[in-house]
Amino acid sequence: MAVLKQKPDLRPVAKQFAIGGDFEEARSYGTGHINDTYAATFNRADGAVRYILQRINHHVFKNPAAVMQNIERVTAHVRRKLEAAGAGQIDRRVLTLVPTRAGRAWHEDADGNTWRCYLFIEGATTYDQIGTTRQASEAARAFGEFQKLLADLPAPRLHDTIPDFHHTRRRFDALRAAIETDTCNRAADVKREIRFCLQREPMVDVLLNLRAQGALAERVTHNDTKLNNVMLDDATGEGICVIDLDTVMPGLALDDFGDMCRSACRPTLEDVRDLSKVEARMDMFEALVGGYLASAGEFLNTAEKEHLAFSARLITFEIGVRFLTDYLEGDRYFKTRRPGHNADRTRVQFKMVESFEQHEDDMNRILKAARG
Ligand code: ADP
Ligand code: GN1
Ligand code: MG
Repeated sequence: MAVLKQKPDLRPVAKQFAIGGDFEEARSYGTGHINDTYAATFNRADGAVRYILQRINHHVFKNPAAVMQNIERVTAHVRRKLEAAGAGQIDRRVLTLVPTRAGRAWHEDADGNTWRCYLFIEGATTYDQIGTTRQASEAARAFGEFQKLLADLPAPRLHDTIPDFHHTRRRFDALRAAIETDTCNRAADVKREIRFCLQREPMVDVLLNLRAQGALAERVTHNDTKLNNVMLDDATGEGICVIDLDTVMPGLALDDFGDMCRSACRPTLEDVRDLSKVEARMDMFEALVGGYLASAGEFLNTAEKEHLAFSARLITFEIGVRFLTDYLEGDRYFKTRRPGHNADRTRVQFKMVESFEQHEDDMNRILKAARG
């Protein structure tokens, strides 16, 4: 299930979409853990043009039609707002779905797979690892802007494409169940990691309780704001387009900010085995806070602003818990590229949690200074 699959024949899939020119090739593209992504090249009289073809992972997204309906609404709304604001290069600032020849937003193949096609955003890059503070601030500004643009999305409520996606208590309980059943006999390999988790149980309900009390607002959020889900313009460095919209649904602003910190404060890849360089970089945290507050500061409430540092710790912990659960369950959810891959990812997340804990005072100081 989560292992890498053979590349399918993309020509008949590409033919389904309303694309002019001759199909030349399609290559596997990107480093996402969930969907199968391909860059497809078409030759036209005026040169080669690329598109993104994606097969939605229906083990993860049980209702692909709901995912696509959300994406249609979200991209149309953002596009309208950008047009109203007179923005330039709109096709590079919001994902554009290419319809099928039958005029639909997605294609279902004979095996029941759901495919979609996007215009390829050229001249921009996604990064698996943070390089500069400018990248951090631009990524955070773009994710904050995305939340702001969606704040007035008209009813109805978006579909929950993965129910309880950021319900940390449910994630924690799922881990506990996986430890108890230990179906793959792997718990003994990750004893330290399990202890690390169990010690931190008090953390898991904090945001859920604040939400239940009404202190944290439900908003339209992205829910998967890792650094490589935002494209940065190659020429200007600007955070030009937020991508990977499958999990855009009602959620907490803090879930998004926390995941930005998890992925962009860390100066290494997400799965390194050598943990010596894994740390929460405070210059990156400061840049994330600056970028995020520049776009989201005007709508965040007091409780949200007061828990920005906590969210970094919590969401990093939550995603570590998910990697550990998947390791114990036999790597069924995240794509893995080597034995022990999910355990390696877990260790990196937990080293980051520890580092955020150690830097708590620094983070609060940075936040205080940013809020003036
Ligand atoms: P996953 O859900 O598997 O993470 P993504 O939607 O994030 O899939 O796509 C994987 C990668 O493909 C991205 O990190 C990005 O590098 C690239 N990508 C996705 N959409 C586009 C696009 N419209 N234009 C250019 N590159 C894209
Ligand atoms: C997955 O799809 P991708 O690779 O951008 C996952 C996120 C995790 C992330 C960890 C739908 O994101 O929730 O935080 O891996 N997406 C889904 O790197 O589960
Ligand atoms: Mg992605």
